[in-house]
Amino acid sequence: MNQESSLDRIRHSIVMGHVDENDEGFDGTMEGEPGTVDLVREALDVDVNPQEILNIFNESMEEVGKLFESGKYLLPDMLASAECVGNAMDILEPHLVGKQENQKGKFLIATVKGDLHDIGKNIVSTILKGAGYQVKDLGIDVSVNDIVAAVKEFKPDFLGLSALLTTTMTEMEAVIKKLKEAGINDVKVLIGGAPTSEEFALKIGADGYCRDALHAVAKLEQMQDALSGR
Ligand code: B12
Repeated sequence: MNQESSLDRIRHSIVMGHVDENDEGFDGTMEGEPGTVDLVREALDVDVNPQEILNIFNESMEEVGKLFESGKYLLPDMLASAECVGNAMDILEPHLVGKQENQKGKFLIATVKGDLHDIGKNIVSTILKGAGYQVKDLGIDVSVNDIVAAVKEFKPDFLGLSALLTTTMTEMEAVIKKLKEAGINDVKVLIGGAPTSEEFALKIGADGYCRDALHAVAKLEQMQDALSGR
Protein backbone atom coordinates (compact mmCIF):
# COMPACT_ATOMS: atom_id res chain seq x y z
CA MET A 1 0.00 0.00 0.00
CA ASN A 2 1.36 3.44 -0.84
CA GLN A 3 1.83 6.13 1.79
CA GLU A 4 -1.07 8.24 0.52
CA SER A 5 -3.68 5.51 0.74
CA SER A 6 -2.38 4.45 4.12
CA LEU A 7 -2.81 8.03 5.42
CA ASP A 8 -6.24 8.31 3.79
CA ARG A 9 -7.38 5.18 5.58
CA ILE A 10 -6.20 6.60 8.91
CA ARG A 11 -8.04 9.84 8.22
CA HIS A 12 -11.27 8.00 7.33
CA SER A 13 -11.02 5.81 10.39
CA ILE A 14 -10.57 8.81 12.76
CA VAL A 15 -13.43 10.74 11.19
CA MET A 16 -15.64 7.64 11.52
CA GLY A 17 -14.60 7.27 15.18
CA HIS A 18 -13.42 3.71 14.51
CA VAL A 19 -10.87 3.01 17.25
CA ASP A 20 -10.23 -0.68 16.67
CA GLU A 21 -11.77 -3.69 14.96
CA ASN A 22 -14.17 -4.28 17.84
CA ASP A 23 -16.12 -1.09 17.42
CA GLU A 24 -18.62 -0.30 14.77
CA GLY A 25 -17.79 3.29 13.91
CA PHE A 26 -20.07 6.25 13.21
CA ASP A 27 -22.28 4.46 10.68
CA GLY A 28 -22.39 1.14 12.53
CA THR A 29 -20.83 -0.85 9.66
CA MET A 30 -17.15 -1.02 10.52
CA GLU A 31 -16.90 -3.81 13.11
CA GLY A 32 -14.24 -6.33 12.07
CA GLU A 33 -12.31 -3.85 9.94
CA PRO A 34 -8.92 -2.57 11.12
CA GLY A 35 -9.42 0.54 13.27
CA THR A 36 -7.28 3.63 13.73
CA VAL A 37 -4.80 1.95 16.09
CA ASP A 38 -4.34 -1.00 13.68
CA LEU A 39 -3.90 1.31 10.70
CA VAL A 40 -1.32 3.45 12.53
CA ARG A 41 0.64 0.32 13.49
CA GLU A 42 0.49 -0.89 9.87
CA ALA A 43 1.64 2.50 8.57
CA LEU A 44 4.61 2.58 10.96
CA ASP A 45 5.51 -0.98 9.94
CA VAL A 46 5.85 0.13 6.32
CA ASP A 47 7.87 3.20 7.35
CA VAL A 48 5.32 5.93 6.78
CA ASN A 49 6.81 9.11 8.26
CA PRO A 50 5.45 9.58 11.85
CA GLN A 51 5.22 13.34 11.27
CA GLU A 52 2.90 12.71 8.28
CA ILE A 53 0.72 10.54 10.50
CA LEU A 54 0.59 13.32 13.10
CA ASN A 55 -0.47 15.81 10.40
CA ILE A 56 -3.33 13.48 9.48
CA PHE A 57 -4.48 13.44 13.13
CA ASN A 58 -4.71 17.26 13.02
CA GLU A 59 -6.51 17.35 9.68
CA SER A 60 -8.97 14.64 10.69
CA MET A 61 -9.92 16.42 13.92
CA GLU A 62 -10.43 19.62 11.97
CA GLU A 63 -12.85 17.74 9.74
CA VAL A 64 -14.62 16.32 12.81
CA GLY A 65 -14.94 19.88 14.19
CA LYS A 66 -16.64 20.97 10.97
CA LEU A 67 -19.04 18.00 11.10
CA PHE A 68 -19.90 18.94 14.69
CA GLU A 69 -20.36 22.58 13.78
CA SER A 70 -22.69 21.65 10.92
CA GLY A 71 -24.79 19.51 13.26
CA LYS A 72 -24.00 16.24 11.47
CA TYR A 73 -21.96 14.99 14.43
CA LEU A 74 -23.04 15.06 18.07
CA LEU A 75 -20.82 15.16 21.13
CA PRO A 76 -20.36 11.35 21.39
CA ASP A 77 -19.21 11.28 17.75
CA MET A 78 -16.59 13.95 18.45
CA LEU A 79 -15.54 11.97 21.52
CA ALA A 80 -15.18 8.74 19.51
CA SER A 81 -12.80 10.49 17.08
CA ALA A 82 -10.88 11.95 20.02
CA GLU A 83 -10.54 8.44 21.44
CA CYS A 84 -9.09 7.24 18.12
CA VAL A 85 -6.41 9.94 18.19
CA GLY A 86 -5.72 9.49 21.92
CA ASN A 87 -5.13 5.74 21.54
CA ALA A 88 -3.17 6.16 18.32
CA MET A 89 -0.94 8.80 19.97
CA ASP A 90 0.21 6.17 22.48
CA ILE A 91 1.47 4.12 19.54
CA LEU A 92 2.96 7.06 17.66
CA GLU A 93 4.65 8.80 20.60
CA PRO A 94 7.79 6.60 20.82
CA HIS A 95 8.38 7.24 17.12
CA LEU A 96 8.22 11.00 17.58
CA VAL A 97 10.19 11.31 20.80
CA GLY A 98 13.48 9.62 19.93
CA LYS A 99 16.47 10.02 22.22
CA GLN A 100 16.50 12.91 24.67
CA GLU A 101 20.15 13.81 24.58
CA ASN A 102 19.99 17.53 25.19
CA GLN A 103 18.03 18.94 28.03
CA LYS A 104 17.04 22.23 26.53
CA GLY A 105 14.95 23.45 29.44
CA LYS A 106 11.90 22.72 31.55
CA PHE A 107 8.42 23.09 30.06
CA LEU A 108 5.26 22.95 32.16
CA ILE A 109 1.99 22.56 30.27
CA ALA A 110 -1.71 22.51 31.15
CA THR A 111 -5.16 22.84 29.65
CA VAL A 112 -6.85 25.64 31.56
CA LYS A 113 -9.80 25.42 33.98
CA GLY A 114 -13.15 24.47 32.45
CA ASP A 115 -11.55 23.00 29.34
CA LEU A 116 -11.36 19.24 28.71
CA HIS A 117 -9.62 19.29 25.31
CA ASP A 118 -6.24 17.60 25.52
CA ILE A 119 -5.30 16.19 22.12
CA GLY A 120 -3.40 19.32 21.04
CA LYS A 121 -1.74 19.71 24.43
CA ASN A 122 -0.62 16.06 24.36
CA ILE A 123 0.84 16.50 20.89
CA VAL A 124 2.75 19.60 22.00
CA SER A 125 4.09 17.65 25.03
CA THR A 126 5.23 14.77 22.83
CA ILE A 127 6.91 16.97 20.24
CA LEU A 128 8.70 19.05 22.87
CA LYS A 129 9.95 15.93 24.65
CA GLY A 130 11.27 14.81 21.28
CA ALA A 131 12.96 18.17 20.82
CA GLY A 132 14.84 17.73 24.11
CA TYR A 133 12.73 19.55 26.68
CA GLN A 134 11.86 18.15 30.09
CA VAL A 135 8.07 18.31 29.99
CA LYS A 136 5.69 18.17 32.94
CA ASP A 137 2.03 17.86 31.99
CA LEU A 138 -0.58 18.95 34.55
CA GLY A 139 -3.48 17.59 32.49
CA ILE A 140 -6.84 19.20 31.75
CA ASP A 141 -9.20 21.52 33.63
CA VAL A 142 -6.37 22.93 35.76
CA SER A 143 -7.15 25.92 37.98
CA VAL A 144 -5.15 29.12 38.04
CA ASN A 145 -4.01 28.37 41.60
CA ASP A 146 -2.85 24.85 40.71
CA ILE A 147 -0.91 26.14 37.71
CA VAL A 148 0.83 28.84 39.75
CA ALA A 149 1.60 26.35 42.55
CA ALA A 150 3.14 23.98 39.98
CA VAL A 151 5.25 26.81 38.54
CA LYS A 152 6.61 27.52 42.04
CA GLU A 153 7.40 23.84 42.61
CA PHE A 154 8.71 22.74 39.18
CA LYS A 155 10.40 26.06 38.32
CA PRO A 156 9.99 25.71 34.55
CA ASP A 157 11.70 27.92 31.98
CA PHE A 158 8.48 27.90 29.96
CA LEU A 159 4.80 27.56 30.79
CA GLY A 160 2.45 26.35 28.03
CA LEU A 161 -1.28 26.98 28.32
CA SER A 162 -3.86 25.36 26.07
CA ALA A 163 -7.51 26.37 25.54
CA LEU A 164 -9.93 25.27 22.83
CA LEU A 165 -12.98 27.19 23.91
CA THR A 166 -13.70 30.91 23.66
CA THR A 167 -15.19 30.61 27.13
CA THR A 168 -11.99 29.22 28.70
CA MET A 169 -9.27 31.18 26.89
CA THR A 170 -9.86 34.00 29.40
CA GLU A 171 -8.33 31.74 32.08
CA MET A 172 -4.96 32.30 30.40
CA GLU A 173 -5.01 35.97 31.29
CA ALA A 174 -5.93 35.07 34.88
CA VAL A 175 -2.88 32.77 35.09
CA ILE A 176 -0.54 35.49 33.81
CA LYS A 177 -2.01 38.00 36.26
CA LYS A 178 -1.61 35.60 39.17
CA LEU A 179 2.00 34.84 38.22
CA LYS A 180 2.77 38.56 38.29
CA GLU A 181 1.01 38.97 41.64
CA ALA A 182 3.13 36.11 43.00
CA GLY A 183 6.27 37.95 41.81
CA ILE A 184 7.13 35.24 39.25
CA ASN A 185 8.66 37.01 36.25
CA ASP A 186 11.21 34.50 35.01
CA VAL A 187 8.89 31.99 33.27
CA LYS A 188 8.03 32.59 29.63
CA VAL A 189 4.38 31.90 28.85
CA LEU A 190 3.40 30.33 25.53
CA ILE A 191 -0.24 29.89 24.59
CA GLY A 192 -2.02 27.80 21.97
CA GLY A 193 -5.34 26.32 20.92
CA ALA A 194 -7.77 27.09 18.11
CA PRO A 195 -9.43 30.27 19.48
CA THR A 196 -6.13 31.89 20.52
CA SER A 197 -3.92 34.09 18.32
CA GLU A 198 -0.82 36.25 18.24
CA GLU A 199 -3.04 39.24 18.90
CA PHE A 200 -4.68 37.60 21.91
CA ALA A 201 -1.25 36.64 23.30
CA LEU A 202 -0.15 40.24 23.05
CA LYS A 203 -3.35 41.45 24.68
CA ILE A 204 -3.05 39.20 27.75
CA GLY A 205 0.70 39.66 28.17
CA ALA A 206 1.81 36.16 27.08
CA ASP A 207 5.31 35.84 25.62
CA GLY A 208 4.18 33.98 22.53
CA TYR A 209 1.43 32.23 20.59
CA CYS A 210 1.97 29.00 18.65
CA ARG A 211 -0.37 27.71 15.97
CA ASP A 212 0.93 24.14 16.31
CA ALA A 213 3.52 21.93 17.97
CA LEU A 214 6.27 22.44 15.38
CA HIS A 215 5.79 26.19 15.60
CA ALA A 216 6.29 25.81 19.38
CA VAL A 217 9.68 24.15 18.81
CA ALA A 218 10.77 27.00 16.51
CA LYS A 219 9.46 29.66 18.89
CA LEU A 220 11.29 28.15 21.86
CA GLU A 221 14.56 28.07 19.87
CA GLN A 222 14.06 31.74 19.01
CA MET A 223 13.38 32.64 22.63
CA GLN A 224 16.43 30.75 23.84
CA ASP A 225 18.62 32.43 21.22
CA ALA A 226 17.31 35.82 22.33
CA LEU A 227 17.93 34.97 26.01
CA SER A 228 21.51 33.86 25.36
CA GLY A 229 22.12 36.88 23.08
CA ARG A 230 22.86 34.74 19.99
C1 B12 B 1 -12.21 16.58 19.98
C2 B12 B 1 -13.07 17.73 20.40
C3 B12 B 1 -13.78 17.61 21.60
C4 B12 B 1 -13.60 16.41 22.53
C5 B12 B 1 -12.27 16.61 23.31
C6 B12 B 1 -11.63 15.27 23.69
C7 B12 B 1 -10.19 15.45 24.07
N1 B12 B 1 -9.70 14.42 24.74
O1 B12 B 1 -9.53 16.42 23.78
C8 B12 B 1 -14.88 16.53 23.43
C9 B12 B 1 -15.95 15.65 22.83
C10 B12 B 1 -14.70 16.17 24.90
C11 B12 B 1 -15.27 17.98 23.22
C12 B12 B 1 -16.13 18.66 24.06
C13 B12 B 1 -16.60 19.95 23.81
N2 B12 B 1 -16.33 20.70 22.73
CO1 B12 B 1 -14.94 20.28 21.44
N3 B12 B 1 -13.92 19.91 19.92
C14 B12 B 1 -13.17 18.91 19.59
C15 B12 B 1 -12.57 19.16 18.17
C16 B12 B 1 -13.39 18.36 17.16
C17 B12 B 1 -11.13 18.77 17.96
C18 B12 B 1 -10.11 19.42 18.89
C19 B12 B 1 -8.78 18.74 18.64
O2 B12 B 1 -8.44 17.80 19.30
N4 B12 B 1 -8.09 19.18 17.57
C20 B12 B 1 -6.83 18.55 17.10
C21 B12 B 1 -5.65 19.13 17.84
C22 B12 B 1 -4.37 18.47 17.37
O3 B12 B 1 -5.59 20.52 17.54
P1 B12 B 1 -5.52 21.64 18.64
O4 B12 B 1 -6.22 21.20 19.88
O5 B12 B 1 -5.95 22.93 18.03
O6 B12 B 1 -3.98 21.74 19.03
C23 B12 B 1 -2.95 22.19 18.17
C24 B12 B 1 -2.74 23.72 18.19
O7 B12 B 1 -3.90 24.45 18.50
C25 B12 B 1 -1.61 23.94 19.13
N5 B12 B 1 -1.85 24.02 20.57
C26 B12 B 1 -2.92 23.64 21.30
N6 B12 B 1 -2.70 23.87 22.60
C27 B12 B 1 -1.47 24.39 22.71
C28 B12 B 1 -0.75 24.81 23.84
C29 B12 B 1 0.51 25.33 23.66
C30 B12 B 1 1.28 25.75 24.85
C31 B12 B 1 1.06 25.44 22.36
C32 B12 B 1 2.40 25.97 22.22
C33 B12 B 1 0.35 25.03 21.24
C34 B12 B 1 -0.91 24.50 21.42
O8 B12 B 1 -0.81 22.81 18.89
C35 B12 B 1 -1.65 21.65 18.78
C36 B12 B 1 -0.95 20.58 18.01
O9 B12 B 1 -0.58 20.97 16.72
C37 B12 B 1 -12.75 20.71 18.05
C38 B12 B 1 -12.81 21.26 16.62
C39 B12 B 1 -11.55 22.02 16.24
N7 B12 B 1 -11.46 22.32 14.96
O10 B12 B 1 -10.71 22.36 17.04
C40 B12 B 1 -14.03 20.92 18.87
C41 B12 B 1 -14.31 22.28 19.49
C42 B12 B 1 -13.06 22.88 20.08
N8 B12 B 1 -15.25 21.93 20.58
C43 B12 B 1 -16.20 22.80 20.71
C44 B12 B 1 -17.24 22.71 21.67
C45 B12 B 1 -18.34 23.74 21.55
C46 B12 B 1 -17.24 21.73 22.68
C47 B12 B 1 -18.27 21.58 23.81
C48 B12 B 1 -18.67 22.89 24.51
C49 B12 B 1 -19.48 20.84 23.19
C50 B12 B 1 -20.68 20.67 24.13
N9 B12 B 1 -21.81 21.13 23.66
O11 B12 B 1 -20.57 20.15 25.21
C51 B12 B 1 -17.54 20.63 24.78
C52 B12 B 1 -16.74 21.38 25.85
C53 B12 B 1 -16.12 20.45 26.85
C54 B12 B 1 -15.12 21.20 27.73
N10 B12 B 1 -15.57 21.72 28.86
O12 B12 B 1 -13.98 21.33 27.35
C55 B12 B 1 -16.07 23.95 19.72
C56 B12 B 1 -15.52 25.23 20.39
C57 B12 B 1 -16.25 26.47 19.95
C58 B12 B 1 -15.68 27.67 20.61
N11 B12 B 1 -15.37 28.63 19.78
O13 B12 B 1 -15.54 27.80 21.78
C59 B12 B 1 -15.15 23.32 18.62
C60 B12 B 1 -14.26 24.34 17.87
C61 B12 B 1 -16.08 22.56 17.63
C62 B12 B 1 -16.93 23.48 16.79
N12 B12 B 1 -16.48 23.79 15.60
O14 B12 B 1 -17.98 23.90 17.22
N13 B12 B 1 -14.67 18.51 22.11
